[in-house]
Amino acid sequence: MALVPSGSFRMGGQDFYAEERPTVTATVGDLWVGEHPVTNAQFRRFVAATGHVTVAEQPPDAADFPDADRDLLVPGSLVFIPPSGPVPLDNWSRWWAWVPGADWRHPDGPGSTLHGRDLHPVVHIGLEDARAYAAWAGCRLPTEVEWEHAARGGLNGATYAWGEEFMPRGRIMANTWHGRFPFENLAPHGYTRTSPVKKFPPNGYGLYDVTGNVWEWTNSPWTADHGAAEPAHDMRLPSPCCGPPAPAQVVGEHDRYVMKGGSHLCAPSYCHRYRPAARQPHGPRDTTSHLGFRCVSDPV
Ligand SMILES: [Cu+2]
Repeated sequence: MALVPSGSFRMGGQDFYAEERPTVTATVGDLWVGEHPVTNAQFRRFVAATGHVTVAEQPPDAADFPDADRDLLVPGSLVFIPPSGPVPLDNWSRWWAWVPGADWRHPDGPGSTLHGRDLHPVVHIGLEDARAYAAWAGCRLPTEVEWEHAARGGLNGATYAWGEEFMPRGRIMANTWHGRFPFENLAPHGYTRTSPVKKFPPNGYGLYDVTGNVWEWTNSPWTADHGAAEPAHDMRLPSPCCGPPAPAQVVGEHDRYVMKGGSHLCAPSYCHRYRPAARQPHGPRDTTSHLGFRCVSDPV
């Protein structure tokens, strides 16, 4: 873990998506923050020690899907499956498929394994899985404010975690999508999906992969904005990112949580969310192939 020093910073941004506004001043105390997202190797040790069964490995509860065919209520998760050519970008189901048997051990579906992926971030993780890992590891999940402060690396108000330029002097700073989304995955960095942690430069606090690679859970329930005086759009959902949208049906404030950081699927042509200010709502049990988490812990 790296010690992120306390301080005030400008949270949010004015230049991109509505849900990042308004910009507010936030203050965070000293915090130890995981150097990188939790990896498959780390998660494997947790499961070996506890026998934890993840959300994606459990059959969906029939009570939650009263109209569903019982035979379809099998364990599974959402996997990114690129179309072979350009598709209209108005329907995420053109590049996301619910795959029976997809889970953290089988990130691309039942035929896939973790072979060669020990150091990749663990994916197909529900919020309760991340919390269970944290409880076992003696850490906790960050709040949204803590996560954003840490991700900014001390560059107050900067667009990216490393400054203002997406590729300073041509250097690739994070695992994001290059090419036309979702069919042209040029991968100039060599990674068409997740990448091993610490392959791109750390931010000013020594944290790796805060941008791209995988989205990361926070422990903060979703809010539509950063507290405008007059909430203009309480339950409005942001324009969907590269990922599947949060459930439209909102019953309570804990039905969606904030995820941060963007993923390897964030593309300038479609989803400009590879920035510390970016945020998305996500259902606690909606597991996907581009969402993981990192741990934080309070100084004693
Ligand atoms: Cu995105």
